[in-house]
Amino acid sequence: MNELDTLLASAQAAFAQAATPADLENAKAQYLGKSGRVTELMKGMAALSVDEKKSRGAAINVLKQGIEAALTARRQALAEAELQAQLKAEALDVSLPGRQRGTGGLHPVSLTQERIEQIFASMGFDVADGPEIESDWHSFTSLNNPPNHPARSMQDTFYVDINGADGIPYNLRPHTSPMQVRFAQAHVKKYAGVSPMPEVRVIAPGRTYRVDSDATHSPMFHQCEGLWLGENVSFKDLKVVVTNFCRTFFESDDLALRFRPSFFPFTEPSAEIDIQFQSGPLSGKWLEVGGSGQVHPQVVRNMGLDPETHIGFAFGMGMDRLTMLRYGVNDLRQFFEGDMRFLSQFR
Ligand code: 2U9
Repeated sequence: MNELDTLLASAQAAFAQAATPADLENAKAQYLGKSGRVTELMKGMAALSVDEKKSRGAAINVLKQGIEAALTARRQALAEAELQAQLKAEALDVSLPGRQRGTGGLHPVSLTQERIEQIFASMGFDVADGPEIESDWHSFTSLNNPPNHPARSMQDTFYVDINGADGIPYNLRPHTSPMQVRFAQAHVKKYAGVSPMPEVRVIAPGRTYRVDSDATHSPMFHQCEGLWLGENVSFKDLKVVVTNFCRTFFESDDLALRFRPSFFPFTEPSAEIDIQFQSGPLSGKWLEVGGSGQVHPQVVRNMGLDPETHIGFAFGMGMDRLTMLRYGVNDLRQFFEGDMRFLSQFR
């Protein structure tokens, strides 16, 4: 192989080793630059005769074209490699499903409230709403709580300082009973003169507040109370309504119930409500879910009715408690921490 062929092979090898366009430009300069090998060969022609210059010049030209062809090929190869690397790095698989925004869902206690409302609506109950900041009269006096009853104490209930109010203390309602008093008062006014007055049949779900906080008590919790008042609504009716509700809510036809004698200022006779599952992890245990009783005559009066002509029952249940039992949640505080790992299980 002569000198020129060796030089071409050397240039091709140098270009092949150039890993980047910058390396390739450096290699090009070694051969085609001002002080490159080809330029040196051209300078070397000065001493030749006219004929020798002709043939030598043509041979060097062929060498130069060969080197330039190798340079162009390597430039294209590097550009192609760069393009392929870019395409690979930015590859987007358009067949992948879109990023889901995720679906929201109701809070488990909201699911319970909706379920309770549906079940009682099927038994002809209205749903009442009302203020969470209540007067002392609606929260306690109207419900036959004596003035010094412990439920009125600051250790039991939150008081609100409303300036300029009518001198009556206001508090965060400790139960939803005030809503039923308001509903019944409005009902009596609405049907004044109508005889017989349509029955009061209402539930009052909502937030309630007590000074209490541990794994099964929270300062703000959720209650649902119910009231059925008419000319002859008995304790039997109470047991039927509450039993039907509990069996439907827990989807258990053989759920056992017992009404355990108790005392509340606003009902007489009064009874705690206990349920007992016949299967599952809680089977055999009596679980308290609420309280109930025939509405106390004084409370009937406070609603504007005559206890000689109107009688009925009331009950109260903790909706957080019902939710915990239904879903097997054993720490009430999980309902209020906003942990999506917990809440997304109820979607
Ligand atoms: C009126 C008259 C009577 C509502 C009642 C209970 C018994 C009761 C608790 C259960 C668990 C509250 O959430 S809880 O802590 N409630 O035990 N509540 S009778 O009696 C009324 C309500 C309104 C006009």
